Amino acid sequence: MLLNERLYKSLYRIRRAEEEIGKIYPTDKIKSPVHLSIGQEAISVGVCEALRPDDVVFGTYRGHAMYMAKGGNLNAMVAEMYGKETGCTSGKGGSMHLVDPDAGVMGTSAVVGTTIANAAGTAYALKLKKSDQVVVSFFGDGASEEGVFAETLNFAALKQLPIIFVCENNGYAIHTSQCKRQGRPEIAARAEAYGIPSTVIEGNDCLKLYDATTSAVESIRSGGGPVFFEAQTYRWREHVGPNEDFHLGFRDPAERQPWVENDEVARIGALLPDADRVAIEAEIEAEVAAAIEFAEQSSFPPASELMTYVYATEYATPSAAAPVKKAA
Ligand SMILES: Cc1ncc(C[n+]2csc(CCOP(=O)(O)OP(=O)(O)O)c2C)c(N)n1
Ligand SMILES: [Mg+2]
Repeated sequence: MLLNERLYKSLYRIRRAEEEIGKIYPTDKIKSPVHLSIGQEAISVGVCEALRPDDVVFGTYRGHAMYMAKGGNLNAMVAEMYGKETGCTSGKGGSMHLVDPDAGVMGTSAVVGTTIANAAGTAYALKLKKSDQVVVSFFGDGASEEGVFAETLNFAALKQLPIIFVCENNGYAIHTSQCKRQGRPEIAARAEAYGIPSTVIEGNDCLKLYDATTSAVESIRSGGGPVFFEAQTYRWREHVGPNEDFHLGFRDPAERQPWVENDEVARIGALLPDADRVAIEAEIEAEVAAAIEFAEQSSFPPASELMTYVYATEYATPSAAAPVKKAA
């Protein structure tokens, strides 16, 4: 498959899956909050298409795009949102905690910033094992305000870890714009200060992201250290949920307009011959419909599953081996 076809297939798949999830959400069939990536798909797609299947990614609660772009199983993602036992964490994690190790999707988290350190830890392990796998850490502009961001960048630069940091800068953390939160809004410049080569990638541009990732991966596989991208983008819908949020008054529809006009899904689709584009769309429509049907038909976990995987079982019975001493 040609690159443009692969990019379009992935972009269209994410857009359509999320649009359908957004329609189902108000029915309450989906048992977890959903943070849609609509408008931001180009970042995950551009980056992940330049990776190998055995490269690994970590992301955030706004992680559907990353999960799907890296090849995560769509049936298991939708079933996870429904809370069904066929979900990718057996219905226990919901939309914010997606994982598919077979596809290199190592996890997403509701806790802002956490997976930045998880990703660097994995990169350190891979470096010690002399593997040539690359790790990508996706996170938002808001996460760059967390202490773990600074600590991890310092460590990654020090140890020259095989990691690409991808800051998805959509200009907002919930309802607060970046300029009201950060004294120096150039996030890439902050990464550069740690000694990490950093690039701002403008305009939500899938092909620019693909090219930048291809070069970064090449450099890392031949022994180079971390690379940082600040990828500019825009969230079309509300922070959490399928609706719009302009009525809240913190942003204006005019701000979104140019992003909608330059929609990457439509832009990359227009690069394909009509017949090829239509065939891809038909295939994806069937796949999305089948994933929803799979989730609908799956069962909820039995009640006996309630406490499984809550604590690590090998450490769950310390009392017999080592009674806890009472404080004097
Ligand atoms: C450690 C932590 N602090 C605060 C929150 C509450 N919170 C949830 S999302 C969010 C905004 C994060 O914004 P950003 O990183 O830019 O990601 P975006 O939602 O824009 O993709 C905050 C503060 C949280 N989940 N975890
Ligand atoms: Mg943000």
